[in-house]
Amino acid sequence: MNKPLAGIKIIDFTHVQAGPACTQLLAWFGADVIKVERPGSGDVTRTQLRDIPNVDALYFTMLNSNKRSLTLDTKQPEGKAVLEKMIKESDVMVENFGPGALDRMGFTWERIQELNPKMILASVKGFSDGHEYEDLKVYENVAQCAGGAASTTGWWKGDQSGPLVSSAALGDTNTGMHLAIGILTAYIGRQQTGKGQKVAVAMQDAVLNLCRVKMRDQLRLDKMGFLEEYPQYPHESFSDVVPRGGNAGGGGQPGWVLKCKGWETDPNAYIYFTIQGQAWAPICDALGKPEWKTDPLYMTPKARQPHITDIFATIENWLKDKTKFEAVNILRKFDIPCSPVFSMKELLHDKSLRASGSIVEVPHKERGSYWTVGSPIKFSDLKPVITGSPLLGEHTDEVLAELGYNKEQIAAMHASKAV
Ligand code: CAO
Repeated sequence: MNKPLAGIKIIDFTHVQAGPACTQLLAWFGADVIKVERPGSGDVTRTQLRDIPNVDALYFTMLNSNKRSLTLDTKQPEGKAVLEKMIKESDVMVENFGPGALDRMGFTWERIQELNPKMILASVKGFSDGHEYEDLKVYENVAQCAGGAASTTGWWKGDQSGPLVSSAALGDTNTGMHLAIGILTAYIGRQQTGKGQKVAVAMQDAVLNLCRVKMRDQLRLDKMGFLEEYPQYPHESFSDVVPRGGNAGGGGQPGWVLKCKGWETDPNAYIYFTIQGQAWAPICDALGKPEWKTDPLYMTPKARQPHITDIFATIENWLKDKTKFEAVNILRKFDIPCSPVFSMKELLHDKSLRASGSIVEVPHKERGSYWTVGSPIKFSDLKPVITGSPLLGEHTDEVLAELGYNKEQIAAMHASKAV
């Protein structure tokens, strides 16, 4: 099978989620990704939230498939020498250490360029270079607060009205995906110039990039003083900042999460229902309310907005004797954009996701096989084969031999705990 990134050598100096998500994606598509880990302990996620004693945690296995693992103490002279050799022979180095950690190890951008002017150095940090918070270490939810997601997510009144973080990894995996685009761009650029470059993505920036429509809303609010698609309009007042809008649609299509049959006992017996402008007539037909099509109080989005909650209540009434699946099966016939709210359990067992490779079963040497999330990107000529994540240091000797070290030298490195 064609593996478009075959031949690209990547030093994977990443840990936790943001960096590993990026390098895992590149490994799926054929890059040779060598994960460099601290001897004895490795990536902290190997031991975090373990479900089986003494076996790499799912947190690690689900973010490090298709890679090789090399243990290396890059603070010891022998370890540094190995990393220098690797830098000379690789195309890309990816890292997401705390600010300044790579410099303190002796691998400044200047030094890396000296070793290999073609090297692409790709970094994730919490905040961008020169930002007043550039010194901060950052985790997922911190980034969601820094990048505008938390201030615009959640409820605007009531007991639960504070900023809310999403369970989606907007700070971590999202930043890793941005970095993957940056790396491939720099790689194509290098084919034109012959030179490597530094690529950096700040988690704050990656979150902000996904909050583009909220920035749009801030600019509109500054100009108009209100936002007509938010649930606050027209009965409540707006301040000078974009409010949280609960489950309202983010664009011109009003929508809401609506209860279906069984919601009293099933926390996910809901659908997302979108009242898309051009779907209004079919929606009226589907709901058995054909008179709404010509009623001036319902005919246009503007006319509907003042009583949109009543409209959603009418739809909920229609939904109360239908499961989320039955409801969607009716609504799809009318071309109405909607979906069941799927639980993680339903997604894990979803036949379509398994058939498409979005949920895949992967073998692992110690835990047996397990299910994980496969590639969300589909190609006509590439179906990524997801392989198990490496055990800590599984490929240390193999990688050292490839770098030209002989058996005695490798044994000496083990003895000095450099690997
Ligand atoms: N050999 C020797 N030393 C190693 C090593 C190795 N193979 N790998 C790492 N280290 C050292 C680093 O050099 C660093 O040493 P110093 O601080 O003494 O210079 C040390 O380990 C700790 O690195 P760190 O600061 O990255 O780790 P942390 O656990 O304190 O912080 C995190 C973790 C994620 C907050 C921080 O790495 C960070 O802010 N990264 C950038 C943003 C990011 O990617 N966050 C998302 C992570 S996913 O939620």
